[in-house]
Amino acid sequence: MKIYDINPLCVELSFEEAATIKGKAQVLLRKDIDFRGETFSATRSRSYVGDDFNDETSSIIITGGTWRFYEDANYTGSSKQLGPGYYSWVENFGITNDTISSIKLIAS
Ligand SMILES: [Ca+2]
Ligand SMILES: [Ca+2]
Repeated sequence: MKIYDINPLCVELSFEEAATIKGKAQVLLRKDIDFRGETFSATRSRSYVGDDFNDETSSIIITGGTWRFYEDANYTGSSKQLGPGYYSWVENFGITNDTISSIKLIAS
């Protein structure tokens, strides 16, 4: 019995496939500074983040894609565009604390 059979579920990914997975657009909004508090996760634009998360975001994690964050619902009000990264305090990146109401995926 061979012990080195390749598991078909573990095939090596091509560079393009890996890049596609790695580049999957996702954003996490956190209610409190330093990635604390409740989390709102999105992989597509949201014209309104919902009553539970409206005007609550204090920190942001972007694992993929370029996103624009709006002060008001339906992509209105002042806005700020950010790429992948860890933003522990929105005020350091041009976003007023506890104001985000909608988010748009600009590029995935
Ligand atoms: Ca907050
Ligand atoms: Ca708002």
